[in-house]
Amino acid sequence: MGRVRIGRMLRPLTGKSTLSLMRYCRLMQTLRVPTLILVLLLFITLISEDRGYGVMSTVKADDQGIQRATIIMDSYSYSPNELSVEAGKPVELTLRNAATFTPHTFHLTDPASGLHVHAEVSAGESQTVSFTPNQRGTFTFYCEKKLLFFKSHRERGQEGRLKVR
Ligand SMILES: [Cu+2]
Repeated sequence: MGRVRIGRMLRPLTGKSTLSLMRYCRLMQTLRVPTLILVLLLFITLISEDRGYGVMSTVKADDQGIQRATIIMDSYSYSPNELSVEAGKPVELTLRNAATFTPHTFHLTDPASGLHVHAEVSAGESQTVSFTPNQRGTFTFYCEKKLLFFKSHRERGQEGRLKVR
């Protein structure tokens, strides 16, 4: 008597779980490609390292009185990321993006001192920006790029300081 009861109880249960297993498999098949992409993106995020500040680079004016310097942009850094310039003399920065795919920006604004420098440089390209800092102080420049839900380039360490002396 006991056996019959158990059998009756098991049969519908087994049927149900087979059906839900099939549904689960179908769901996994649909999710396979997006999941793979997600895992891959997560992996890329994990392996890309954050970088800190480097050594202060003092920019000297050339015979024309222009303070020229080159900043190498990469994922996710500026090199050098600390520059010291003299106030009242023109600055000419060559921004070179050494990354393979990623565009990077150079953003430096300080309305109080009239500083507004902005440039977006595609991977493998260069751009020159010119400005004259008139007020002394230390100003932060950074990259504004951010992809979807990932950390912004600035959060990953793509930030630097311009010291005006
Ligand atoms: Cu960037």
